[in-house]
Amino acid sequence: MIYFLSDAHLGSLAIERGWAHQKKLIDLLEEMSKDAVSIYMLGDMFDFWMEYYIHDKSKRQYHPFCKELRKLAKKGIHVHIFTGNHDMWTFGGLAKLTGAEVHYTPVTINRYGKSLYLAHGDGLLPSDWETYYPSRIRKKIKHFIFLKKLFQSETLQFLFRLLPPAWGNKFGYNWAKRSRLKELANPCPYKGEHKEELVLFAKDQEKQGNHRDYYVFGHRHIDLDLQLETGARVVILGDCFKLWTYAKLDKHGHLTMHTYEPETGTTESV
Ligand SMILES: [Mn+2]
Repeated sequence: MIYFLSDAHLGSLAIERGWAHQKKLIDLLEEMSKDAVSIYMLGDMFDFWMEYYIHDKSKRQYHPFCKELRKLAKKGIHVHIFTGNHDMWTFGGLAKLTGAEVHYTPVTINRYGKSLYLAHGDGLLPSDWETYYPSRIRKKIKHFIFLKKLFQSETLQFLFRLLPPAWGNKFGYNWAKRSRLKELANPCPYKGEHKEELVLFAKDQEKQGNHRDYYVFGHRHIDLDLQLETGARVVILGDCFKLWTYAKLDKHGHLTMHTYEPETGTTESV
């Protein structure tokens, strides 16, 4: 089995009972490890991740999760972490702590006779995206693209990494908390297949002749399983703090979505 999950947002100041949250995530990984060949985490597993030049004691809070990932790797399971828009600032530290392979960009893999396009999903748009949205939304998207570029600036990263971790973290976690609270107060549901950026992106890929059987994304905190006309399926994973949804690819190449319900001791299909 190959498993896909995303968006745990560990450490979020907007999620109460942080330890119970991390424990539930570890339990889910433990459950997956029973028959997993690979586990792909498609971004934003942390609400804020930054690797400073000075030792950051606060990273200790993630030791149980990191230890679990090392355990999985030791068992022979291939563990992959994609960076998301909340945890893109890793410079080798996360890979070292977890034993996982860290991906900074989307990846296409071929498994069990199927091709899968894997990405966190932030900033992915169809090539002609400006034609789909009114100017108010276009402005919002441009603002997001600008911030993403800013966060990727090497100079800015260098300067941020010089900060005392306590200062940097205060800024980072509060920034992230604001966006989490905003989302909880005003959730953005599925926009429909003519508006949802990731669906438009997948359709554009298909149109350009880059066919894949499955497109698997995180980022949106909604669960979606949509079949396109070309036969490709777009799967948006949901999250691991509110929905607790994930996807599974079996050895026949079937991709299914599930909800983790540890209370009943079973994982049931959505
Ligand atoms: Mn995200």
